[in-house]
Amino acid sequence: MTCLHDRHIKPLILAGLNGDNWHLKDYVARGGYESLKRILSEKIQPEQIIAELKASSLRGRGGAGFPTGLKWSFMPRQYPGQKYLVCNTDEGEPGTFKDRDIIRYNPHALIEGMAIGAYAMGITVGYNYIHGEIFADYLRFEDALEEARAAGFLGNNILGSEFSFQLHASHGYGAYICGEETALLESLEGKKGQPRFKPPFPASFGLYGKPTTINNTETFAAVPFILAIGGENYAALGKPNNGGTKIFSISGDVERPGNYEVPLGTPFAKLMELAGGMRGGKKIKAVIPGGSSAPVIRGDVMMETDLDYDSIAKAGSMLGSGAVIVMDETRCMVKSLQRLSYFYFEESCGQCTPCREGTGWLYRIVDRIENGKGRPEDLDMLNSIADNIQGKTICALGDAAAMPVRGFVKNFREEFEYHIEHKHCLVPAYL
Ligand code: L3W
Ligand code: SF4
Repeated sequence: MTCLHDRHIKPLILAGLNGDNWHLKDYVARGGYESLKRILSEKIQPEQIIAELKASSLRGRGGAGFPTGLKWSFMPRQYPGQKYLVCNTDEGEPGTFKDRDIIRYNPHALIEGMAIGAYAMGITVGYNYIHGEIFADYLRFEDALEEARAAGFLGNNILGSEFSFQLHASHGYGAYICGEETALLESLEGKKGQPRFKPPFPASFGLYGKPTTINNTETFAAVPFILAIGGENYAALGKPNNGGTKIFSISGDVERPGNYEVPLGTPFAKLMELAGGMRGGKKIKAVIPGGSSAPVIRGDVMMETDLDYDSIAKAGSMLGSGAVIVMDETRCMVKSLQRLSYFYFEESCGQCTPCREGTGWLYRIVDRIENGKGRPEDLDMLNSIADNIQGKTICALGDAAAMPVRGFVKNFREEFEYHIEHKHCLVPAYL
């Protein structure tokens, strides 16, 4: 876990943390819970907190990049029943491993962020839904919750104020689809984790049909820091419309894979430098910049691109959850797509036909190309199937399966054609 101090910013979410200093006493020593204390002691108005978040230009760090302040402002202030706050720690996107580090190394930043959110939106009950495959980290978060309750940062009349907030952890079962917010809510209700139609959005019909705000782990964990330094100062760390810092999980063919927190707008080349450059000095071939759902970009293009929502979109992909997968010149693009296509085929929940059937078709076609049985018409067929999935399904998994196919075929078409014509790989390492 590294933090880039290009602009002399204070350590944010992960910097300097090592697995031993996650306790409440360590967090407090780092200035933790100061934002919550100040809000309660100075009786800061909820509207003011939401205004700070809007000024910060914080955008959802789970993948969609939706403005957080705007989302919080959707929560009805006056509502006769229960309202809920939910954190999405169901991190399952291939390449993404940042939220796990937050709950095991800095769980109190998340707890404080959620408590501030609950105060700002007038919510008294919250849940953190944690991915099923990370049991030790779920237990760590439970321990942190106990510490926070014992110290009076959670529970009834927090720090002697009139504000009460009960926060619970919930352990999922490991299905990727439960990271989709409405499938997560279904699962939290004890049902099969399948996405709901949107709208209605969770803001109006969420957990148990009640107004619910759901944000990603990193989004909540950034909130205490934003309130400590002020929304405008946070925004100024990044670029307009791309405020603050972001954790990038970099993996693949680099010397030092890991989580790096850098200001949004940092050149990708700088992140590569932090990650020690290409492993073994090989040439960069391709980069998936935002988790496996994001279209792949050619390495030379990525080396000229900045790491922010707008720049990556301009380069033809998306920042997504900030999972950067780097592939060197020995990687076969057909094999890479074969693996990704299998993932989406396997993880489709099966509710809608274009996704349930289409992901299988995509996988089988890429698989036959990889295995030397491709046909000349296959590439057009892949694009046509992607057309028939994208935008035609209940949730974004359909799009997430279609977009990588388009990206790989568009950016590395010659490699797919070579496979089909010669029945084997263009890349020497795979011959
Ligand atoms: C009220 C409206 N709320 C939008 C809310 C909505 C949600 C947020 C974003 O997909 C992406 C996907 C994956 N009134 C609203 C509204 N909202 N309009 O804003 O919504 P949306 O629909 O743009 O996106 P989404 O369905 O949340 C998420 C991409 O993330 N992704 C996936 C990462 C997976 C993980 C993981 O493993 N946990 O992070 C990676 O890039 O492809 O595009 O809250 O309710 N009018
Ligand atoms: Fe399920 Fe796929 Fe439809 Fe999403 S798009 S609801 S994962 S079948």
